[in-house]
Amino acid sequence: MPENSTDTRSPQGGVSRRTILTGTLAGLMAPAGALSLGADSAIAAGSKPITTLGTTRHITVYAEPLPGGRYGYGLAPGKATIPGPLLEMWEGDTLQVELVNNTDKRLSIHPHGVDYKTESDGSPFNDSFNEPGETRTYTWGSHVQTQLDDGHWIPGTAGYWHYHDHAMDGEHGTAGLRAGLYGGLIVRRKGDILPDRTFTVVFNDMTINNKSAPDTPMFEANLGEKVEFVAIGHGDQLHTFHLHAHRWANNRTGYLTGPDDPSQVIDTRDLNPGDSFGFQVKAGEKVGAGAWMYHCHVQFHSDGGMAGIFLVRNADGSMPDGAQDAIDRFHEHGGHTAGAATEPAAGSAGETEPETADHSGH
Ligand SMILES: [Cu+2]
Repeated sequence: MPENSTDTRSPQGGVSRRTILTGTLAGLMAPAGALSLGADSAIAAGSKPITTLGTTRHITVYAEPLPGGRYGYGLAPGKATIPGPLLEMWEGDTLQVELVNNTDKRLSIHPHGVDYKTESDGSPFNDSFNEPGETRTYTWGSHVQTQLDDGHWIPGTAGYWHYHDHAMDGEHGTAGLRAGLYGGLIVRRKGDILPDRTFTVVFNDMTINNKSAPDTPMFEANLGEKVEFVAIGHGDQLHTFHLHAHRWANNRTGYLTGPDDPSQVIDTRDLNPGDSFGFQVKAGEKVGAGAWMYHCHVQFHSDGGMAGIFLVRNADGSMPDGAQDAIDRFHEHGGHTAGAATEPAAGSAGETEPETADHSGH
């Protein structure tokens, strides 16, 4: 993004440093998802100019018990979901996450990818957790990519990350992860294309978002919309995420940066414990509307219920021909091999509720 960079020339006239600036406000837009990305409230991408950068925002997250022995994070009491709310930051921003523990168990919130001190690590090892009933604030920072005097680039924080418990019933949050204490975290770079909708898909042990087919989330979009997937892996199993009829560039965003972008174009990617990636596709591009499947491509996992539907509606929102029949068949046959065990349905719908703290109000 040359328009965002500047040369700082040494007194000798040589280029001593090239730095991506973050203080320039022109053209900077708030992510649509930061305000609302609900299925019925897609916001025109780029419609909200942001007024500051490098800002610190404060949000409150509530960890709460859910039916069936599960736990979730939410942005208000009684609103916990699995996965938890999608949290978003602009690269360079700081997020203060005030975690309220409304459970009778020790737990925490531990982020991947962002900058944090040991006291915000979320691990018992660093004495960074919430006792039952306790409220504690975790601070997550981020930084832009920078070139050093020796020419090396320090990566920025932008990426598809995630957060999870790291303290329930042990040192690693294994019980919290299994019970649903996880969610997506996106750090966006200035100039990124903003999605119309974002879906969080977590392959957690043998479940998707702690559910099994046919109760797995059905993600819905209209033909041509920019759809963003945030894929996260947890548990003890290796997985491969596959999306039918769509493909993306295996880079930071999923978009090719130009005709010569060497990124591999894929429709399946490894999704192993602790892993995360994200990408955008245009719903139904070149293939049309329809009920498309997403699933783990480890065969005994998909047979065991790790499959769901990505419903691409017609551009006007109506159901495409045959889609309801496909959905009915998916539910009738469970989307998995007859006789395979299914997880009891509990917790939230699959579509991730975005955080409500907005970027634009400052
Ligand atoms: Cu799998």
